[in-house]
Amino acid sequence: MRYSDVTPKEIYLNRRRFLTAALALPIPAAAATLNAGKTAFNAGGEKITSQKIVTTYNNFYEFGTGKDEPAQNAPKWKPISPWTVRIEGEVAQPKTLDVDQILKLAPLQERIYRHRCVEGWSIVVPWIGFPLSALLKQVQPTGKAKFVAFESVYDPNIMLSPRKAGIQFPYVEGLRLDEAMHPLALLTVGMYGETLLNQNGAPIRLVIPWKYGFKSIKSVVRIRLLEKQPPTTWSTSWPAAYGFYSNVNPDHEHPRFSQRDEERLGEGTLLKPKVIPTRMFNGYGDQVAKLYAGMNLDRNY
Ligand SMILES: Nc1nc2c(c(=O)[nH]1)N[C@H]1C(S)=C(S)[C@@H](COP(=O)(O)O)O[C@H]1N2
Ligand SMILES: [Mo]
Repeated sequence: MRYSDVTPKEIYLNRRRFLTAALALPIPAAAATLNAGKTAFNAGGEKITSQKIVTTYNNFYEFGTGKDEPAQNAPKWKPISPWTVRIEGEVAQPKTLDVDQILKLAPLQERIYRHRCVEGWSIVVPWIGFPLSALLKQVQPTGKAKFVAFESVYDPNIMLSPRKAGIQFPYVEGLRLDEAMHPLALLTVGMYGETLLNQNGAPIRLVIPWKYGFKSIKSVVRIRLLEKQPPTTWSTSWPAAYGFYSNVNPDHEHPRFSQRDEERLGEGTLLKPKVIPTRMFNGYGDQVAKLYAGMNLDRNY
């Protein structure tokens, strides 16, 4: 069965636009890599948030700290081409791969994931990518590798200074190796059938759906496999509020934002926003809870 057989025509044509722009491969070859497994990871049939909201209400501090600033400022940025990701550290085969090489590692899939910001809003997004594990396997982590550190691009010519943004750059994040290898951890290159826009972390970002949005690091240029737990941008800037794990956990309070419930953007009205209870692991507990068996997730926040 081909992707076009299970997809409404309009969406299929969108896919073709994405494939032409992002993959720079002949369409038939690229189309063969796009799975039809769209519903395998639908977030419980929830309504997809409008593309307009997801591309104009963003956190990307390098381009401004207001929600509307990344959409205003990031389009002026031209990501380095060819974009490369350096993968090194505790690995048998360190590599520098460009986006075309990365796109050939595994079939692209569309996955509809909930995405919850620690600030208390959430969205439902049709991401396009493949499991991060496919990339990490390429470099053969050694037996010493226990953590993975990720680093975003930093271009001081067009991005805010750390002083203006109030956080350190380059933006860094981290995962435990088994979290990074979990099949839900998505290396993401597109959304809504199209290439990622700059404000959403072009050309390549992570999406870790069971953790707060800030773990889903944008515009990644370097990945290091490590023996020790790496520092992360938000836990460095405010350790009492942000820990390494940052699993969505409504039972662990944040000093500033309530984690009990969340506003689903674009659904309610100004006077009556749609507010729903926040679920443990953002609702992905069936898949990921076993990663944390025996851990105290109030202390390891
Ligand atoms: N490099 C970088 N990555 C980042 C951020 C950032 O400021 N810089 N913000 C994070 C936060 S707080 C959130 S909620 C998500 C937002 O992703 P979205 O704008 O695609 O919804 O990106 C995360 N990744
Ligand atoms: Mo966030």
